Amino acid sequence: MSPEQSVERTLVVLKPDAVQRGISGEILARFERRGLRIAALRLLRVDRAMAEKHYAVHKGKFFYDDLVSVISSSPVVAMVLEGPNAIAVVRAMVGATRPHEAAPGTIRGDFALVGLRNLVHASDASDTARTEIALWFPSGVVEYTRDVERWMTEDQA
Ligand code: FUP
Repeated sequence: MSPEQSVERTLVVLKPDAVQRGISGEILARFERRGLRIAALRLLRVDRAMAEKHYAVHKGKFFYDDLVSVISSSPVVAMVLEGPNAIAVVRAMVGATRPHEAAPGTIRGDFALVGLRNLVHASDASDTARTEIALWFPSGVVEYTRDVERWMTEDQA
């Protein structure tokens, strides 16, 4: 596998607005269709302590309390996605943080309109991905291969 294809894992959380609006499957389908592999998946209600840990980097910011209450307001779907450059690929698919600035074709640009109702959280770098995956999936992820992988990488002609 060439260096530009380094396989990464990233944490994605489909937030309460995605689950409540009934579009969590549609969003997950986009990631699958892109070629990313689901390495872990769970539906859960996030308690305050967990929300505070997840958003620890934002502690002290004016929107921190709202972030914590929103993500713990209703169940979320959390997953680990894996694939070449998964972190950047998922971020690009999710779109700009502020939905009104998100490009059409991105998840936020196609489904979201305002601030905290931006549907998806996705890890922004490899160190945060590692920390977030450990927080959301303490018992680890599922290792497996898919035959289709060889049709989506440049390893074999
Ligand atoms: P993103 O990674 O795109 O979800 O954005 P951040 O991790 O920077 O922000 C996390 C959440 O904080 C966003 F979902 C929305 C919220 N936020 C605000 O409400 N105002 C800001 O200025 C920045 C972020």
